[in-house]
Formats: sequence, structure tokens, C-alpha cells
Amino acid sequence: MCWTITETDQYDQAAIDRLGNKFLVGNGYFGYRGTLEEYTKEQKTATIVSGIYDRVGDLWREPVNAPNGGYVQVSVEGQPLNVLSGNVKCHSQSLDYAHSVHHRRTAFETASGNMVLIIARRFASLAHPHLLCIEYTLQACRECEIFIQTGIDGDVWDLNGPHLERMAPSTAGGVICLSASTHERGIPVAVCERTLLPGGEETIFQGEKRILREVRARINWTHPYIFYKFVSIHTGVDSTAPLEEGIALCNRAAAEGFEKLYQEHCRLWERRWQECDIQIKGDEEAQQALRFSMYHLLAIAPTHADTVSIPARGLSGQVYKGAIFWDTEIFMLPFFNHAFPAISRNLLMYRYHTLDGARRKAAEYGYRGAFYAWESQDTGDDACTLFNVTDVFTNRPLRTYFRDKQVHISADVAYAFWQYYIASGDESIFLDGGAEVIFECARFFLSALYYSPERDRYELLDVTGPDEYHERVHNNAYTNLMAAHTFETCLKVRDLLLARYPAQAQALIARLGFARDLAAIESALKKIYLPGPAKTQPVIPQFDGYFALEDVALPDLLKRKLHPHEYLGAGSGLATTTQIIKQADVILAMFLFSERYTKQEKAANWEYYEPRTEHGSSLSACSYSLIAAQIGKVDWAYRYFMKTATIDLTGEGKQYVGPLYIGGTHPAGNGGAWMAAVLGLCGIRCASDMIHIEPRLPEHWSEVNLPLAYRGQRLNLRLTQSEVEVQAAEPLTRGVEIELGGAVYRLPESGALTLSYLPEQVGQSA
Ligand code: IFM
Repeated sequence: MCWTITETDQYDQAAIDRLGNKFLVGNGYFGYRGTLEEYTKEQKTATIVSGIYDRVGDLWREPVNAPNGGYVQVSVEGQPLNVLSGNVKCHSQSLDYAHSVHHRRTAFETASGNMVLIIARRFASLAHPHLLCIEYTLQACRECEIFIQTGIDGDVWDLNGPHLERMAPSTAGGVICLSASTHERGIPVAVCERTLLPGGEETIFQGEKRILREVRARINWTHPYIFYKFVSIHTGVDSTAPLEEGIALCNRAAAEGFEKLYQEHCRLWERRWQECDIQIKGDEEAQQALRFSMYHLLAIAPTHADTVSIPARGLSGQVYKGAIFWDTEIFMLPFFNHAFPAISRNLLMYRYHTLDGARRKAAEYGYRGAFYAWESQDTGDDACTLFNVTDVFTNRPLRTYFRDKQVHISADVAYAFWQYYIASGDESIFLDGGAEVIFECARFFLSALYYSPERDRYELLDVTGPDEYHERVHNNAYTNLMAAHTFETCLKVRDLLLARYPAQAQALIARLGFARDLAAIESALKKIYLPGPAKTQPVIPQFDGYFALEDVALPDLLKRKLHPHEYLGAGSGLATTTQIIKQADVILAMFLFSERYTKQEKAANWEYYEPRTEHGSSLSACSYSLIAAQIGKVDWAYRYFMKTATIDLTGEGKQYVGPLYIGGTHPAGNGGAWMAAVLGLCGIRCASDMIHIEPRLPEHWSEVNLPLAYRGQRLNLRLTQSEVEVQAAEPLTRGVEIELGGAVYRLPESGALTLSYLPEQVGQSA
């Protein structure tokens, strides 16, 4: 099985955008887009640094794109070798996603008929989060002179910039540097570069926004010219002396040398894959798509800090303001929970560090507790604007209620803390801030509830659920279920802390003044309205009055569009008066609360909502895959799994909302691929006391091997069409129980267990 993806002769603008995302390399601290070394801001080169944001005037605050230290332009016979203007004979770009290494190979024909070959590889060091390393090789059929310009290009691509001011080029020994500070808060940013250029007399060119080295050399076929670039990226968010640290890092890296750094980086990536790689026998396409999805999650996962999280478009650009949405908690966390729990912990701690922002937002809307930002950045204040979509017809901003009404965000955060605990058994997360987050989220819902005296129940009115085409609805089933779950979680965490850490629990409850709220939460939980399937109506109404909306078929609704990019939601969007929904809503709830519903209920809801879902969000497909698997529609489960798993391979996801470009990578879709494969098709569900397994492997999957982190234990699972084998990857430190086909088995001392099953018998009990 090949771990490299290659694309040849792709350099029109659409391909440049697509490959920039697809071939991104990253180490969680920064992402470097899959562009070519000679590209500039027009081709969307970007070094997106995690956790640093900036705002210019009234424009949207977005992440900072650091100066491009990877810039190289080579000229021969006075002509730049650039795929956009040069005479390209053949060109390929590839990504070794086993190691996060980008390769390019391009042959140019010069005006005199000479052939010059460029070969380059780069990686964002996993061992040194601030370091980008590049190897660049030039070869020519006939001897010729080359002119190389390489250094740091500070004229960067921005959606709402420019964010960097007071750009100052400088040199320090053999290191060239470009320092700047951000517009809004004056945060220093420094990019430094040390290049090992053999031979030649090097001169330094300092422009307004760039600093370059220039060198001439002679090359031929047997004497290629090879040079190395060591680029550092530091900001005032993570360093007290960005420039000095950058210079020191570049010098250290140059002393170590490219090859040593490369080997070290590759070893770390290989170790990662040992802990998470899933092998699917019998389906190379699915295998590649799943690995590629996991690659994109790993390349942007913060291992270096617990003050940052993963934005909805990862580190691939400034789309969606580089903000963190519920995408992380609901769609990415499951992968990390069962592969790298330490990364999950970092992601959750980010929510603790931004709790005050959530408290400010709750207060702003007249609530108590924590109302998390719909679009969260560094402080936790909401980056989502009230007019978040622009009308393609009038070019006027449309009032959207994502910020004000998607209250489910606070429940999603609380849900994620609990899921992490179930998967890892790590109680310390509650003492380190998790309990405070959950309590404040519960307090928020307590203050948002409406008591209906006629119905003697609590309701949530005027909310927006996951389906953003229907805003300001009452009793969105997903939101109500999630709010109730937040209450339950709050009470469970209280009980757990009181039993195990009574002094800390009492102190926290006292500090938050939470004792009376706890009592109120207990009684609200008994009366919160949970829209459910009824005998006469097994389909759960997505919200009050949903069934009264026009029941138009999706293709017919789409025919009504007057513009390919028109937004179907907001005030008067085409879907708002119909039952067409943007993304999984009830179906997602059915997955998150899988035990609550029977297979028949799930089937009735899937059949109803599937044709009515536009999948206008990359978050949607995985839910339909997961429930399809649970109800035995394995072909559909597979189809939706492939849809989510190939999203960044094909680059075919939605690119526009109104006139707004929303392209980039899709970490939630990537996480959804893992969920659909492991939790759906392999049928694994981890509870606190045992692992339930109900395999529904597609017929052509002869075997799946997967590692699973579960409550501090690393297990290896092997599933075939008739067997499940569970093996402890390390000596057992606790008992592990497995449920398959209604029977419960205990993993023996030897740590290995093989169970047989007949696919049609599995799940009969549900
Ligand atoms: O969080 C999602 C939302 O559910 C749909 N619009 C895009 C957001 C970011 O992925």
C-alpha cells in the first residue's frame, strides 16, 4: 500500500487552491500550504500559525499568515523557472503522508533548449514545532548558470489583512530575518532563515517586505546544486524573544543538518502511525482515504500547547476566521480520544482557558453560566458576526443567528468532556477545569430554559440547531437532548467529585455559588421536554412545526436557485420554508444518544431525513453513515463514509457560501471518516464499563486491524466477517470487558481474546 499521493501537471488556479489544501504539511504549531516554492500570495502561499489572531479595522479577525520563509525563485538565461510562466516539460507534486513531507519535481525547457530540473522536499518538523526544513536541488542537461533568489517573502496572502506592520528585515551572522508586529495588539512575529548555499558569492537583498539572498552558480547533470533552508517561525504568543529564539533555532538546525532532522521527524511520524493506523484489507480506496483523513488531523493537532484548539479549516488558511467551532468537540475528538488522549486533553483544556469568554457571552445575552462562542479564537469571545453571510444578489450582509442562537455549542463542549472521561478514565480533567466548564454550561442552560405552565415542562425556545437553514425555532430536538445531557453530566460530575475528592468538590461549588443551581438542575432535568418518536409518529420532528413546512424534494428545491452560490438559509433563503435541511440534525442526535432509540426508530428517521438533507456542510455525511451502519444499511454507510473520507482528497467540498470563499481542509470531515469507519462500520462503542462491538463490515472488507486507546489501556482489534479478536498491546493494568452479540467476555490475563460472530446475529438485542 502506497503512502504517497501524487498529482501531475496541475497548476491552473483551481488546482493551485486545491493542492494548497491537499498537500499541506504541518506539525500542530503551524501549517504550511502545499504550494510551490516560487509561488507568492497570488497562489495563496501560507504559513498559518496556531493561536495568533489579528483584526484590521472592522474586518473579520482572523489567524495571522506569517511571512513565507520557503520562498525560492531560480532563473536561467534571464528567465524565472516558474510553473506559471515557464516552459514546463513535466511537473509533479506529492505528499508522503506517512511522514508529512511535501515533494515537487519539475522539468523546465529553457529558451536555448536546455532542460533544468527542480526537485524539492519540505517538512514542518514534528520534533521542533517552530521549524520548517526545505531541501532544494537543481540539475541541468547542459552546463548553465543559475541565479537563485531565496529568503523570506513578507508580502503574504490575507483575506482580511494586512495583519503585519513595521516589517523589519535584518541579518544576524548567516541568518536572515523578517520581524513584524500584528496590527491590532502589536504581537511580535519573527521569521528567520538560515540557508546552506554551497559556493557562489551571496548577496543580501532587502526590500520593503522581503529579505532575499541572491547567488549565482553553475550546474550540469553530474553536478547538481543542492541547498537547504531552515526556517523558524515564532510569535509573541509563544515566545518572549521571537527573533532571538528564531536565530538560535536556525543556527541549531543548520548545525544538525537536513538529513538528521528529516530522520528524526520521520521517526516521530512513524511512531504516531503505530498508535493510530487502521488497516483495511480488501479496499485500497477506503484504506487510502481513511489514512489521508487521519493524516490531516494529525498534521494540525496541537501537541505543543493546551491553549489552542483545531479550527474548522485546520491550519490551511484564514477561512472561517481560523475559528474553533463545535466541529472539534463532536467530530474530531472521538479520533483523538481513542488514539491520542493527551491531544484530546489539550483540546478540552482550550475550552477551560476560554471559559471567561463564554461567561462574557452569556452575560451579554442576559444568561448566566457559560455560553461558548460559536466561532472561538484566542480569548473565547465570539468572532461570529451578526451578519455572517453575504447575499449573492445584493452583495449585502444577511442577518444570521449562528452567534446568538446556536446555544447547543455549550452542550457540545460539556458532552466532549464527558466523552473524553468515558474513553480515558481520566478523572483529573474535572479537577483541572472540566468540572467548572460543565457546571457553567449547565448553569447557562438553566438560565435559558422556558417553563411552559400549560404543558408543565421546560422548553428551549428561539434556538438554532445544527441545521442552520432553520433559525430561531422552538424545541430543536438536538438542542433539548444535549441540554438535558449537560444537566445529567453536571450531576454525574458533582457526584463523582463529591465521592472521590470531596474537599475540592465543595470548594468549587462554594466558589461558583453553585449549590442552589444544582438543586434547580435536578428538578429541571425531570421536566425538560425531549421531543421523541411517538407510536403514531416514529419520526422525531426536528423542531416544533417542522412537519408543517413545505415538503419539497431536494432536486426540485435546487432547481429554484437563481445563482449557483446562493445561500439557502438566513432570512428568506429557499430552504427556510421547506423541510430541506442543511446537515444532519436529528440523525446526529440519534448517534450521540444511540442507546436511547431502537433500530426501528433510527431506520424511520434515517429514511425520512436522508432525502431531505442537502449535506451543505462537511459535518453531515458521517452521521448518515453512522446511523446507516447501525440499522444495517451497510451500502449506504459505506457510501457516506467514502463521501466524508475523500473530502480533502478530491477537494470537491462546497467552496462558497454566498460570495464568500470557504475552501480549505475539513478536519470535521476527516474526524467523521474515523468515526464512520470505527464507530460505524466496525461498530465499536466504548462505555465506561465495557466495549460494545457490533461489526457491520462492508462485504469487500475482509479484515480490519485497529488500535484503540481505552481507559488507559492500549488494545489492538482485528475484525473479520466472522471474528473479532481483541489483544492488549501492553500488559493489562485493569479488567477489560467486551460485549458482542449480547454476551459479555472478559479479556483474560494473557490479554488476548478471539470471538466468533455471525453478522446477522449481532445487534439482535437492540
Ligand atoms: O460548524 C459548522 C456548522 O455546523 C456548519 N457551517 C460550517 C461550520 C464550520 O465547519
